[in-house]
Amino acid sequence: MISHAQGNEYRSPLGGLWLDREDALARLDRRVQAGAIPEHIKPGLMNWIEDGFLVLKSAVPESRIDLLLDDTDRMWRDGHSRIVAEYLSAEGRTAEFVRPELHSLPTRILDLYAHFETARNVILAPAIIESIGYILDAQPMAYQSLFFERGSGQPLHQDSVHSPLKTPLGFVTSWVALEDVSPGMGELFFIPGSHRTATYRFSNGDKCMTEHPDEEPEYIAWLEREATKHNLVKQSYLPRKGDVLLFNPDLAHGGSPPSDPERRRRSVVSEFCPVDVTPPWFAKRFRHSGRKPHGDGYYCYPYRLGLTRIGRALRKARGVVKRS
Ligand SMILES: O=C(O)CCC(=O)C(=O)O
Repeated sequence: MISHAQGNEYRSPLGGLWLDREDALARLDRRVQAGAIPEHIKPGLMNWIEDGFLVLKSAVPESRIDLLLDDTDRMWRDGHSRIVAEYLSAEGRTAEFVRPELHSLPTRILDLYAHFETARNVILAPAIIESIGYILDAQPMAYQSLFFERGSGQPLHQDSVHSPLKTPLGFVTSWVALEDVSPGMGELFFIPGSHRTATYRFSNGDKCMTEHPDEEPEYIAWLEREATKHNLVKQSYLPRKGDVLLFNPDLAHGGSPPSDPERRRRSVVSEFCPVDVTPPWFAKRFRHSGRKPHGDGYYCYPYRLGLTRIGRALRKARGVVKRS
C-alpha cells in the first residue's frame, strides 16, 4: 500500500473529492451504515479508493448503444455541419466538422451528447449517473466528451493534466464500451493504484500540461517510474459492450495502438463534474451554452458552435483549423 504524509487530509496537495481523503474508507463505512449509500454501491467505491477505478458491468443496455451507433454511422455517411472531429495531421492537432473522408482517420469526435439524444441516453444512463453521483457527492453534469471510432493509441497520461477545471481532481471520467473489446483492437490500459502516487508538476509548478507539451516525454517517464517504484502493474481493459469504467482524474491510463489501424473499437469517454461547478470555458468561450437536465444527471446545453471562436475559425477556414 502507498503511504501518505501524516496530517495531510487528502492524498494529494491539490485536494480532491471525498473519496480522495486519507480517511475515505471510514467515511464510506459511516455513510453506508447511515443508509446514505446503498450496500450494493459500496464494493465499487472501495475499489475506487484503493485502485482509482470501478467497473459497472452491463450498465448501458445494448439497445441504447445500437441507437447511438445508428446516429454515428449516419454522421460518418453524411457528414455533420456542427459536430467537430479532431485528429493529428502534419500541422499538429487539427479540428474539422465531420465529413465522410475523415472516417478512416484516427479521429476523436467532440461532445456528441450536445447533438444526439441517443448519446445522452448512453452517457447519462441511470446506472452511470447513480455511481458518479455517489463519487462526486453531487448531481453529475457531463461537460466534455470524446467518441472514438478506433483505438486512440494515446500515450500514458492522467486526465487531471488536461483538466480545464479549477479543481483538477474534482471530476470523474467514464469510459463506455460501445462494442466488445478484444486484444489487438487498440484496448484501453491503466495502472491500478497510480492515482495514489506523488503529484507531478510541470516546469513552472503547473499540474496541467497544456502550456508544456514539450515536457510530455519526461512526464510519461515519471509515470512509469512511479509505477515501478510502488510495484503497480499496467492492466489491459477488455470490456463487453455496455460495460462502463469510471476512473479517478489521477489514474494513469492510455490506449494501446491497434494491431490493424482500420479496425474499429467504438467507445465514448466523458467527464463529469458537480452540476454547480462551472468549467472556465463554459462561462467564457461558450457564452451561449447552459445546463440541461437529462434523466438523473445534467449535460452542457448544446452550444452553438457557429457563435464561438473555434466555430468562426472553422467556418472561415472552410472547415479546417489547427488547434493548440
Ligand atoms: O480510449 C482510448 O483509447 C484512450 C482515451 C483516453 O485516454 C482519454 O480520452 O483520456
